[in-house]
Amino acid sequence: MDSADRKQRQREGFHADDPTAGPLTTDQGVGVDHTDDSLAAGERGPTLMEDFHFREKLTHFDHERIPERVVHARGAGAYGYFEPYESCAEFTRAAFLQDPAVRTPVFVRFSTVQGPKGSADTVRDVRGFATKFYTSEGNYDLVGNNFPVFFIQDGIKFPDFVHAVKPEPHNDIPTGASAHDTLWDFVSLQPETLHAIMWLMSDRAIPRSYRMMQGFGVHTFRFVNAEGRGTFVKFHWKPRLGAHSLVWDEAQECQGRDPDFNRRDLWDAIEAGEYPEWELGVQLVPEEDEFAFDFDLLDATKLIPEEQVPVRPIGRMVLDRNPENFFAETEQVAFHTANVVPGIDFTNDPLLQARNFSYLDTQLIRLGGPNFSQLPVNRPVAPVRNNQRDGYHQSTIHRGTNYFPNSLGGGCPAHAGVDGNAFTHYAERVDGHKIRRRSPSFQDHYSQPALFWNSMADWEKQHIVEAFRFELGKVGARTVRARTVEHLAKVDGALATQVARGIGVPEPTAGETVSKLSSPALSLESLRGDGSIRTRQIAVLVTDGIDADQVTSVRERLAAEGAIVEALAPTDGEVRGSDGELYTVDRALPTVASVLYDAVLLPGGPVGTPPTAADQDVMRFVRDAYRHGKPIGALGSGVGILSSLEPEGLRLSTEFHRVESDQGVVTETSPGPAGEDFLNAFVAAIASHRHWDRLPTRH
Ligand code: HDE
Repeated sequence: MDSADRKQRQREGFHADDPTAGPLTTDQGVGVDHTDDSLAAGERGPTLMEDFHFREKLTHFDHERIPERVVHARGAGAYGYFEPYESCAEFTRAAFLQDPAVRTPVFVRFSTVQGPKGSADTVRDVRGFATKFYTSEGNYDLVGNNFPVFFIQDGIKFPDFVHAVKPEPHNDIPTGASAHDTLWDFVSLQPETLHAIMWLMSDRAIPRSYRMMQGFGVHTFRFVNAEGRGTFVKFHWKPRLGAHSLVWDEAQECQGRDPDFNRRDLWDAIEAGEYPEWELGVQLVPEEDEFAFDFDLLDATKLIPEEQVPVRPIGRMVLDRNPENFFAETEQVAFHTANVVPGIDFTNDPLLQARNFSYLDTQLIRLGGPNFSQLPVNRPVAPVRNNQRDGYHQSTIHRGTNYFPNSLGGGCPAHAGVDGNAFTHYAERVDGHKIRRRSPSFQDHYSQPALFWNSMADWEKQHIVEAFRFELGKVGARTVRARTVEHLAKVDGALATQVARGIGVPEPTAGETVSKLSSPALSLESLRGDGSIRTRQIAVLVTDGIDADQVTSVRERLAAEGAIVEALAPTDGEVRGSDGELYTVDRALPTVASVLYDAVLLPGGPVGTPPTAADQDVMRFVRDAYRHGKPIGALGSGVGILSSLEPEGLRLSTEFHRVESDQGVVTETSPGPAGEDFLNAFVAAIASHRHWDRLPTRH
């Protein structure tokens, strides 16, 4: 039996009976003959107190909600497995990192941070990337984000930071957005936020898909091997499909068109058998190199450039099963940074230390008591034996003694020895005065934001400037705008000047360049993944009279490459192709939009039909795809539609019967099925994801 199925088998023990297996009952198992009318004194009379079925049904309903997470309220989760590539015994004794033949079951929850549970997916925000490994030695939680750095250095600032980024207290506005006064006020007064803010203003904050983003453990953790030797470690998740993002304008429209864009994408991919996959990598730093960096390894606002310490791939994770009940699993899953297993330990990072307190504390209120680890999704597959008893929602009937030491219970459960997989804390020597003071080694707040900026491609820099202009442009207090720009001037003069020009504050005087260093690994350009177009969503715009050969030739090729192709027509149902056959429509154009697709194909069809409302939908679709840098393919008379994009900057070739591919717009004017050259060029354009050279520069 596959070891990754251990969790699945355990879950099966908790399934509720199949509702078709018997008639309706109360919670007490009493049969209910009628659930549509309450018991009343006469047909038009008052409801009677003795209607226990009515009262039980309403009472249960009244208590269906639990508090949402104070941060990361909105999320999506999935089960899967992790397997190491080889033994990591040299660095860690963690059982799940020893044997490539052992698959460890996992549950992962992705999330946004700022918005409430019902907010939209494609907001500008950090994404949570929390993984629970159900290892043979107990649960290990790697509670990470899709940024490698955090906004603050010490957890005591977390309530301040979260209050500042959450909706403003007087009117609870804005939802799922950081573009408001209180966040930027905090940022402008707390420059340690700048590095994470640079990430937040970058395209990393609007991922195309949860399946296409990196994950990071953020803190420096500690591996400990069987001899007790420690090694500092930073964790990285790298998506096999590469890291890809949306365009801000598109992300905003998507919030309305499909607020569940990222959740749906994850769910649909898993249902389709396109299992998302990440590689786990580690940056390892020997303990003796603790002070070898020009920043402090304990400072969570800093990353270790990959060029300095390479990321070593140690395993892969595949998500292959959707949860069966959102509330029971994704909502009730409880992560905790202090859920560690032998071989993985903490460092003195003050942010991590605070988290080690906070997660257990928050679960107590959110999940209503101390027994949440008995919930199916949280339950370890490793055996649990201890003297913890009672409390709300206790669902175990414990037998025997409940204290230690005991003789009446045969001394059980006895202490686990190290051989019996006991966790022993790393015996780090600590010595110091009790003080409230930030270490001087945490003081440099500008070098790494500069490193990040220097590492960006031109289009990424342009997006960062536009994001700052958008966010600060929404800030009412001009002093806050100006103060933020002053900090940006210490990161990079050109960045600060370009931002200042867009938000009506004085351009700062050029400061000194704080760092010329760059790390190419930080650019999305370096994260193209396997270069495939698997699971990309391609829209084919069809109507009656469409050139069926063209549609079929492109569909077949894209499907063979693993893309998902949908035929969109003015109305749902079927269209009649030029060959007289009927073709199924996947969706009606008015129900979708370009922002829900990665690329669009315009096949040839009837020439000279008058513009109709449906054509307006087509034009809008194509214009949006163009504005958002998406690949566009056009064949035969479909090329004609593109001429309307010339005012937007499209250069169309006037030569006929040739395949043209320029800035992701691929055309072939010859009639008949799409040729090999066209298909290759279109696939390559889709694989490039977006064509940024097409987007206008505004500054
Ligand atoms: Fe969290 N964080 N956090 N956080 N965090 C929570 O725990 C907290 C931080 C992260 O999908 C809460 O169960 C403090 C960094 C994720 O269920 C809470 C500090 C990173 C999730 C909490 C941080 C994270 C949370 C709210 C500063 C990336 C969602 C609900 C010291 C490395 C997990 C909950 C899920 C959730 C506290 C900072 C990631 C309140 C005090 C840094 C992915 O306990």
